[in-house]
Amino acid sequence: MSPALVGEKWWKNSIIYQIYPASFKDSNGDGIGDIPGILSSLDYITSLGVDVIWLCPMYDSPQIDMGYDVADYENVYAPYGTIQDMETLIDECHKRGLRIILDLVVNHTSDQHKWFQESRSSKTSPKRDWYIWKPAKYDANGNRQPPNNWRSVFGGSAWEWDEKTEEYYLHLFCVEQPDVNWENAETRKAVYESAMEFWLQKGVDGFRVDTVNMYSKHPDYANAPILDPKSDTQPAFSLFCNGPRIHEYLSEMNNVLSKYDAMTVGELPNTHTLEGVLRYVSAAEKQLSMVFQFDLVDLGQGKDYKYLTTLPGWTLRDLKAAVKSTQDIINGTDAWTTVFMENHDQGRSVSRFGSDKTPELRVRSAKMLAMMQSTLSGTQFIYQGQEIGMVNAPKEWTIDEYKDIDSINYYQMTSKVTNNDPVELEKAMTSLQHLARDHSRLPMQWNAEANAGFSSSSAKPWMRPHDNYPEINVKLQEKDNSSVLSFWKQMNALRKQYADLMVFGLFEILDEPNQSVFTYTKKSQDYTLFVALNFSDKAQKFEKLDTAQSDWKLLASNIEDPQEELQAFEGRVYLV
Ligand code: TEU
Ligand code: CA
Repeated sequence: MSPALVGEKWWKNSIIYQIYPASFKDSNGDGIGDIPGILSSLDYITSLGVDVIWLCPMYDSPQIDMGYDVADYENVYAPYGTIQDMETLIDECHKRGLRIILDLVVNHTSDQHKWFQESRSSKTSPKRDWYIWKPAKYDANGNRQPPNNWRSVFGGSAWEWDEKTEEYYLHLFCVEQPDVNWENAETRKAVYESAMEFWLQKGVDGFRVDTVNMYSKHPDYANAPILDPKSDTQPAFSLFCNGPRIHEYLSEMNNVLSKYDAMTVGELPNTHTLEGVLRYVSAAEKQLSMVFQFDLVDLGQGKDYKYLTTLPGWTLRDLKAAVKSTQDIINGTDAWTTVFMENHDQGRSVSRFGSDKTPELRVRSAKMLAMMQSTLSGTQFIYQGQEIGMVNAPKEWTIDEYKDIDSINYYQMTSKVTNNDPVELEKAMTSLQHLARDHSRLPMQWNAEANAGFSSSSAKPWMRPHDNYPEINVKLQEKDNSSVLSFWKQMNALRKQYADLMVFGLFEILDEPNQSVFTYTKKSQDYTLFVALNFSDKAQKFEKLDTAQSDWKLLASNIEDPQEELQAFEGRVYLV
């Protein structure tokens, strides 16, 4: 490690591997991944050269939104295992020098959480004010209407009428995910104790913080501007993201976290200015260690509805701008940033940004994307299956194979609004096949045996394994030096070796207008890293750096024998 890096926080130079418990490894043949399955895979995880695992929600939950609807923070969803299993996992990670972070989901709970059960029991319940309740409005004809026109992230009104107490409650996500009232200090304290300290005391090293900018809503609950005149609900991100008290809440939360020296990575959607992001991640602000910005993963999504879009919906210049906005966070500031192209809410990066058209291009573009991720500054995140180049579910799969509430809501909405128009339904499927959250939730492909080795052969996995698992799986790739998996291991090692350039270096784009090739440099005090990536399926020229320096060393390449021009999806990393 370069002397300049000594004394940096451990999480800056870390590679974090994200695990989706339901889809990682099923140890008992019930078709659902589980904690013992993760335990049995720890040696595989360490073999990747990663430092931390992030576990998506494993709390007790009715699983309407795959555990992002928490019914009890202090318990584990029974099919995943027990509190003891979690204690063993924390222990076994630490024994191997791995850290472990959990998902902190505290914008909302499940409607099955005892707090909400009490809150909805009567208007005079001591917990009534723990959630966001509002009276109905009435239109000119005396018809009952929700308090405002906000649209839920998953479509439809963000308000649900409660028959018993005759008020609406707010749910920014699904109906079964009521929003917690952060204005109430007693509620906040309960959240810190139950959701955070309970696990910090068990030794977890930090949290990925779900929807971190939504706790403070604009207090007047005004109608959102009408952007979608055909609909009675409107996108209202500007009214429920980055509200007036959000930074006060995060400071308070940080007081708890800092007692444990815990790291945090906040999920920060709908925040597009540098100043806006810095409020969350500047070290002086003492809020969060880092955040996920959405610029890159949102590429190609529709504005009114994520899936209402024409594919691919982005150009390479858009991608460059997105990368630049996350890299610029650390330029001359005391802030920190992240690098990721996948998570459990996204389609697979090879299918979105590379090519899954032929096996050759799939492998090559997966490696090219690995080169990009590995050479960008910030804490690095790899999502399970990304390291073997898993791709989206096949086009032939029908809506019945999709299990995500967001996908199903969108399909049903389309079917209702268009009166089952086959052309519109086909369009919806095309978009879902590209962008649905389901793609990242297909079972992890471990080997060529039945069920991709995710579950025993007699089991019925909760989601159908991809048909391509005989060709794309861990076992095959472990034996193959030229596999995507071997390439990721190589890049992870290079990233450690050249951390001052790859993790901490200063980013600069060289060919902003070029719509086929992305070249950029990363600089440290002494060296320059030069990266050239061909995002097109044709050979392309590229300009080397205009430098007197003639000492070019090829650190990484994804083809056999690099020529003058870049081949389709070829990438190169040089040390200058
Ligand atoms: O996601 C919040 C979010 O704003 C989006 O990623 C959203 O899920 C997506 O655009 C919908 O298509 C977080 C979690 O990552 C997600 O899995 C949960 O469903 C959501 O919060 C609610 O907890
Ligand atoms: Ca299981």
